[in-house]
Amino acid sequence: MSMQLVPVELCKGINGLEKVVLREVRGFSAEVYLYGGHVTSWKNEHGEELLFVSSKANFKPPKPIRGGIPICFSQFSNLGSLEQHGFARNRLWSVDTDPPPFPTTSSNKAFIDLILKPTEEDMKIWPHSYEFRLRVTLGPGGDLMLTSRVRNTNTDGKPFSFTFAYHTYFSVSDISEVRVEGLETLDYLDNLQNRERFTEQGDAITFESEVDKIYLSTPTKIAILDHEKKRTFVIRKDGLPDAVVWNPWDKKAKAMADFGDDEYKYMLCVEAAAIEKPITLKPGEEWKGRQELSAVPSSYCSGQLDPQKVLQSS
Ligand code: TA6
Repeated sequence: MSMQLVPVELCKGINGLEKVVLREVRGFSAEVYLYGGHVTSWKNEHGEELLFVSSKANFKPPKPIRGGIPICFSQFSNLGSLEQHGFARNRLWSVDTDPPPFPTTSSNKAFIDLILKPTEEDMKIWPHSYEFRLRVTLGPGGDLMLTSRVRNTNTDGKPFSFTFAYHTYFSVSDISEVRVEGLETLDYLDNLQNRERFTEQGDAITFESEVDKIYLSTPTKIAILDHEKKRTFVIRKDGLPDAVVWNPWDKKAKAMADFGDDEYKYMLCVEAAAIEKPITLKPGEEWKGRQELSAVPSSYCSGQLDPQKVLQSS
């Protein structure tokens, strides 16, 4: 008798923290912790993990989880007075049992709606009332979609502004063999040089040292080519004009307690973001920021999947 597939399952994860497991008939799966509204796993139909989570990651609030897809809100990095990357990644989210209608109708069954609202304590550090709804969807083809909807629910007429990023950690075979396509010739702010503005050279981006750059007004599609794994990650984004590229390399890796010394070789962060122009919402207004991740088999040399063709295709 075939096992009944449970597309959405709420269960206990590491340290008893609640998580939701999403499953798709062909074997794809994803996991989302209510702590941080944090995706910590995305696996293809062969059960291969596509996201990087450090072997030293903490699953202990209030520390953020090192890896997967942390959500940077309401502040990216130290661009403001809040803690690094804001507070959403170390807050407990709830399952949204009564979400407003979702913009797109699809037959996807494997999805979960989470919601974050400020506590009284939160209002002391960021005095705004908001509703942050996050839908995580595992598509029939194994694509992973994250759709954020932030609504200003202030009753005092005040607008608020924020910056945002899906701080996605992709699992790669060997960082020195990886190329990123789609950011060529763009301007970027270099976090290693006081966020000074530079222009990227014309070729695909490759890695041989620490990188921490905020690319501005990028195309809606970016590709990460992992030759060794013959795999290409395609990031499609909407409402998120910028993209951050980060690899800590060896020194920073050693300096991070929740990160293995050589783990920089096996991860790359490419983060769909809204940083250069903060999002401002008046009361009653809502912003939507969406990213869709795909992992497609590729053998660049066979031209089977020429990234330029990927980036030019729909
Ligand atoms: O997104 C890149 C970045 O802002 C880097 O500057 C680095 O600090 C990284 O995020 C990790 O930040 P975290 O607070 O998670 O250690």
